Amino acid sequence: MFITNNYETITFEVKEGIGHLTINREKKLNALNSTVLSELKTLLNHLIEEDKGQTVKGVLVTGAGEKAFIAGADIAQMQDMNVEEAREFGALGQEVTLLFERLPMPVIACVNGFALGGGCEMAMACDFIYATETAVFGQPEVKLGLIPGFGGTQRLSKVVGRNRAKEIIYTGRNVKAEEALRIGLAVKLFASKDEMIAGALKTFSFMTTNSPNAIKISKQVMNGGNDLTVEKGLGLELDQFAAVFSSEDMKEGTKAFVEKRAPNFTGN
Ligand code: CO8
Repeated sequence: MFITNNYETITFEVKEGIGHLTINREKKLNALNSTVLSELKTLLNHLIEEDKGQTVKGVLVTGAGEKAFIAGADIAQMQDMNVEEAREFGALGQEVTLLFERLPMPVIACVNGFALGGGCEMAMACDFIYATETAVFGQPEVKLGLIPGFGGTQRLSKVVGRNRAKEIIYTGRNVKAEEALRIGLAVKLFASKDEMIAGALKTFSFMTTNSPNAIKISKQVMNGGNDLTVEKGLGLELDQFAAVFSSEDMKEGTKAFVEKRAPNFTGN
């Protein structure tokens, strides 16, 4: 099957309908080189275009080992890039972040250890972030003479507010888990990686009893509305609110409520 073990730098395993995506370069703290990004692009495109949420109901993203989620883009690979190569590399990383946002199913980033630079950016492209108590976030690019290039200058402001994002990006400082929780970057902390994975699976178990179609459309409207004025966002919401009335899931969900039984959603 497409999803298992055909990759060099990532693994993807589906267990009970949840796709476990692991960035698998533990010795390099799961740093993102172009192979990782290309493999992520292939996998995410497949989930969007072929699977479409039929077998994979949610995606849990984590990093191999205990030390890092992703310690950033691969600095060794970047150091000799020219302007054109940097643009290509940045575009690939940005495309991967957009693909995470376009996945029709919910995506939880489970951040174990370092989520720096491109790692923080990948986590922010997921729907929300769970983290271990020892997780460390940050956008340290300015320490290397770089700027965030996989969406950090845009998404961090939207998550934590522009001025706080500026303080984090200009200083390049570490943001520890407790602070990440306080400023809304992480939504829940766990004592260990195992407890975090179990917590994410529990959250998926709640989400997957709901209409997959309604979650998919909520995600589209929330991500799409993020860049719009409230008025335009409300227009988008209204269009989709009306459109779900033609879905099987809406008919089933409301019917089940009236009949006082659990709904049987198909995702259509
Ligand atoms: N890239 C490449 N290799 C890395 C990276 C990285 N980002 N992070 C760690 N590694 C490697 C180390 O080189 C080391 O390899 P080796 O064993 O072969 O020497 C191995 O992983 C283990 O790392 P350390 O020995 O450094 O582990 P420590 O526990 O001492 O330190 C740290 C852990 C603090 C996380 C440290 O590794 C570190 O500072 N890493 C870099 C963090 C960073 O600056 N990240 C941001 C990178 S820039 C970025 O992400 C930009 C994104 C947008 C790019 C757009 C391009 C156009």
